[in-house]
Amino acid sequence: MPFVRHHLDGFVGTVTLDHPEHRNALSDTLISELIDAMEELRERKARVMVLRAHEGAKVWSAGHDVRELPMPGRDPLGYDDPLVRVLREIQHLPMPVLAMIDGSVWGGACDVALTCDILIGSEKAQFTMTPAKIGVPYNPSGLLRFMNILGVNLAKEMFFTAQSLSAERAHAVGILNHLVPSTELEAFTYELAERITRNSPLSIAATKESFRLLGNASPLPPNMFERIQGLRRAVYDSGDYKEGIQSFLERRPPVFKGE
Ligand code: YXS
Repeated sequence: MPFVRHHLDGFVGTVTLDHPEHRNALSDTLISELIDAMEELRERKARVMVLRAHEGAKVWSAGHDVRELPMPGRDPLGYDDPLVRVLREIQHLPMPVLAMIDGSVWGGACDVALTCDILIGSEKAQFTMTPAKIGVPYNPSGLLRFMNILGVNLAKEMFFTAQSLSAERAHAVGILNHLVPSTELEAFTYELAERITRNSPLSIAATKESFRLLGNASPLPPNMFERIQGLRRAVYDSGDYKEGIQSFLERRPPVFKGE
């Protein structure tokens, strides 16, 4: 049974996360299917994509599959890791990706949602950034994305507290482009999608890529990058990193010792 479904209706592609048993956790399998679905819709000349969860999902996605986080000693969010690859896929698609969110979004799935171009949520949308809860040292490109979209203070609050952000707050701070009643969410999203398809796909593709290049244009001297990587290595080599994963699997609160 696939974990991701997709279809094309005119120029509007839809990609549906459909692994309810694991709350659409971003496993290697789900991510591989997600990338394949997007690539197929791109080849079939979709002009816009809607990324959504299956009908009735209370959880849009539970984030990175914790069971697949590498054990200490290996960067959990390296350049070629599945989660980072799907973020790049979304950024490089030449058409807008609309995240339609009618449930809770956790950890790496928040990064997937924020990497989409336009976010439309209902009152059931909720965003929780969990690295500190799991003991994961998030990666620089992800931190930069949160800083650019939320501003550094709110990004710090999300990462330090691992507290959920409500749909209202997410809309107020600019995570959600639109906050729409759940009953109207689908119609609103697809009306916006159809509107995009009536505009020039070439102009939109060039503009999306320009936004990406301009948005990432923050020069980072090599020694600063190396310093950040050193800070992250100390975390993913730590016992706390192991404790974060273990506590999730044992369904108990983590006890972090700072070592
Ligand atoms: O044990 P079974 O097989 O029944 O499966 C359970 C859960 O193990 C599974 N599941 C997950 N499996 C792997 N990775 C996950 N992230 C994950 N989340 C859930 O789904 C089945 C049902 O889970 P259950 O009973 O808890 O469902 P629920 O409806 O009561 O609660 C839904 C959630 C999402 C509130 C709850 O499952 C939850 O809190 N999940 C963990 C959310 C989270 O902390 N995600 C962050 C993952 S780490 C990550 O994304 C990055 C590395 S970082 O942290 O750096 O951003």
